[in-house]
Amino acid sequence: MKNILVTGGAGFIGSNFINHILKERDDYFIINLDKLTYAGNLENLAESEARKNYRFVKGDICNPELVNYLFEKYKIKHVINFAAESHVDRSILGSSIFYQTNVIGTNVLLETARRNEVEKFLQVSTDEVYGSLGAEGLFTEATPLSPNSPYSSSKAGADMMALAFYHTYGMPVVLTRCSNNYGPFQFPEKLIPLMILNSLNDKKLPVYGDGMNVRDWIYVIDHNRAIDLVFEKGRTGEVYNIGASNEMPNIKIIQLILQHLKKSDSLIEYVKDRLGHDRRYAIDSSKIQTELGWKPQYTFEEAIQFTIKWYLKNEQWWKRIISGDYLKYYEQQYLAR
Ligand code: NAD
Ligand code: TDX
Repeated sequence: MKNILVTGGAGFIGSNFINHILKERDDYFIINLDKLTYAGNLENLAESEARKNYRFVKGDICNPELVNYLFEKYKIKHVINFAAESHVDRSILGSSIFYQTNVIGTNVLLETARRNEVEKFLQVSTDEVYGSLGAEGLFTEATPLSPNSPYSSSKAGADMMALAFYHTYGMPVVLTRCSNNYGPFQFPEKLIPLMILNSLNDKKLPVYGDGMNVRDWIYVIDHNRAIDLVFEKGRTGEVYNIGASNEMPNIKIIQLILQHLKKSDSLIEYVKDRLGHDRRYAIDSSKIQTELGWKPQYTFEEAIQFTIKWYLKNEQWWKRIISGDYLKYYEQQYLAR
């Protein structure tokens, strides 16, 4: 049995990871440390909470006493760090919490992991650390880091720190850099769930700039399968890119969602562009494919249908979110444009 400290496990990707992995494996005991920020939601973990090999702890990765207590109590030798502030638009509104959680929080985890002689530390990162591509080319693991937003620069800082702990102390650190995820439980501030919910509610769909910014989309379960594989078999000190080779301009995704929901294109509204908006992301995932034998299992066409159906079926989940604080944030975003 491996006792694994999973941080940020009440968020979108972390909760999908825990639900998926606890179904697949009975040799993992997961301790989920999550601060439950606006993005954390224990409802996401309803199917896992009664399992014997799962514990939830509410707390902050920036709190060294708490983190150390958990390492000692559960004899932690394995860490997967999902916890982060993750939304680019929020990082443009105010950056400090991004550096606090994404940089300082990662430092607390790494320092505690070092003292406790961990056997594996997986830092979940993002393709955004590579910056923006022109019309051609793909991000490889050798692409120099060139982050453009407060969010991506904070993630790049954490990446460099994790690799420095490997080089300096020989800590068994491994990094994953994935492209844009979509799927169940994604907070409706991100493009796909926002456009699904606005369409369902006949609200305008705010398209930033000309709508031709390109993202490379992957279904969350494919990302999580890759994380599990890198966690088990990835070489320490290495970075593994994860992506499903599914590049699409934003406007095409939005039109597709409208078609699925049989709504009119007239809901589309072009608005002021995001500041410093990265033009294109595209991932070369050949390293993880050839070295570890991973490949995506879901096509975009099938997984976007599952995702839309999930939001249709789980109205209670998102209705609770889109009332309250979220509405204030959304109005602030929308009015600013
Ligand atoms: P999310 O915003 O949905 O969830 C983040 C979780 O972290 C929440 O549960 C939140 O409560 C928790 N958290 C935040 N600050 C914390 C703190 N100080 N201490 C403990 N918990 C804290 O994010 P997500 O989309 O699930 O992303 C998870 C990770 O994957 C992040 O590291 C992100 O950078 C990375 N990533 C995301 C994507 C994507 O498309 N969403 C793509 C590549 C990489
Ligand atoms: O209302 C919108 N209108 C719009 O045109 C929103 C919310 C987004 N967009 C555009 C901006 C981007 O070009 O859609 C694209 C995707 O935007 P987001 O969903 O905010 O994702 P992105 O900025 O690409 O970052 C995401 O992928 C990498 C995640 O939020 C990060 O956590 C991850 O690291």
